[in-house]
Amino acid sequence: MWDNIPNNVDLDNDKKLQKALMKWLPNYLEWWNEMGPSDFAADKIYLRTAISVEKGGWAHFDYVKMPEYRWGIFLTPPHKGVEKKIGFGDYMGQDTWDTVPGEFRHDLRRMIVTQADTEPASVEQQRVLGHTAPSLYDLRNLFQVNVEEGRHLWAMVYLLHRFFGRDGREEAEELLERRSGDSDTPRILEAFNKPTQDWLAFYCFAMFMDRDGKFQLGSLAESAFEPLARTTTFMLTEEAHHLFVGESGLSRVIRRTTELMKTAPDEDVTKVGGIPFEIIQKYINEWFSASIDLFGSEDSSNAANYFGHSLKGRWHETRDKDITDHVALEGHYNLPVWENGRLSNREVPMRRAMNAVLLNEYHQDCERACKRWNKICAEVGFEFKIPSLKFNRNQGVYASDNFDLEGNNVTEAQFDAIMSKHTPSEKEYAYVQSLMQPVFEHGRSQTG
Ligand code: BYC
Ligand code: FE
Ligand code: FE
Repeated sequence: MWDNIPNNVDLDNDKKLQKALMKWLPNYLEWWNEMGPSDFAADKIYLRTAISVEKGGWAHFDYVKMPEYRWGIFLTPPHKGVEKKIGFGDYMGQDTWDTVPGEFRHDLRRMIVTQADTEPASVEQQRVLGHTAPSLYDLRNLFQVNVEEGRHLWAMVYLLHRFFGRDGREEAEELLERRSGDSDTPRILEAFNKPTQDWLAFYCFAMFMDRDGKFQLGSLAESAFEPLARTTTFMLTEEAHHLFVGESGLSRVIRRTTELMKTAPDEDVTKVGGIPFEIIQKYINEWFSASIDLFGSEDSSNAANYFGHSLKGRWHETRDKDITDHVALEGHYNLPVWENGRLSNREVPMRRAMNAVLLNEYHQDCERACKRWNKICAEVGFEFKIPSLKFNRNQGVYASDNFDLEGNNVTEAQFDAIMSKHTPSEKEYAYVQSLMQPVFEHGRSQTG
């Protein structure tokens, strides 16, 4: 049985891990069958499977039925002969940890569980999209993403099973019990309870939510807890494709609308089955604002503890030459806040601002993608905009006030009006849904 699980964690000889997995595995498969892609279980899909950490081994392609996918456990191996040192925080310069220090057990478990919870959540959110895939190319991409999110759950469950004893085993079970959007047992982070009902929403999801994943995984990859750092480093190799699916999916929709603008009567692309730029912009407004809540508060004692305790670093903490102070006990982050009816500057001690720092990296990445989209639609005079970081927040320092898309403070009534005008309406969702006609023939797509 263990031969069938590709891994580089010596599963063959780890009796404790085998025992934990033996119990969890049937429940995982039951979850996959119930909550994974609906139908298509008997179809052979051309999928990438990670079978080793050697060059090329992480991307082995073959036709497999999804329920028979070989989910595996991989940690990026350490550089041979190099003693790994902690790169930031209070423990900087010391050897990295290959077990969990007792005093950080609670925090590490919580971070791992939060990360883990998003993986099955996304599979649940994308469950029915296969039925309306705009092409076989998209269908394969969707399933590739789905099985890999399944593997990301495995990656986190490995850490829980291997390093967190009975608590870890209980958490691993609960990860299979929560359900995206369920009112009694929802997924942990808000945005992972949002319905993702059409392919434009899916492209936005992969663009914005998976991109949050990239930055969160990147900061966990700096962790002093070596197994977490190495697992997340390996996950990042798979993540690149998910981001590509999202960004290029949006590019394709934008390109098609640009083409249709030139021929549609009155430049009304809805007359020829296209998605108007305005609707695409509304989806972007909705998904971008949902995704930035995933960073937590811009001024956060949790974030300060995670950084101080060398558990979670910044993006490319040890690779970015511009980061010179890895202890971050000095200096401030200038955070614009709305206080007493006006905008002022809060000097947030650097460690407390780590969520804001990560959010900034993410924001810049989104702006870069937006620039690329705007190159496509420039010829018909449209420009997409990433909304302000203050707009439509449920977490963080802006959550208690109302702001418009440019970040100006507005009243609640004004905000409600902005929301109904600048995020998709029921009618617009229904319109986009009406376009979702599946195309399952080789070499064809919805647009011919
Ligand atoms: N929703 O100091 P605060 C991915 C809670 S995506 C609900 O503001 P902190 C993927 C918080 O728990 C990457 N609750 O923030 C993508 C705390 O609760 P308590 C996922 C939230 O602690 C696509 C309170 O508010 N990875 O991989 O720094 C497909 C105040 O906390 C939210 C991770 O998230 C929210 N949005 O938390 C598949 C990495 N935000 O203590 C996969 C692990 C905050 O008052 N997680 N709260 O009960 C973390 O590092 C951190 O927990 C957070 C920020 C980034 C979430
Ligand atoms: Fe993932
Ligand atoms: Fe992903």
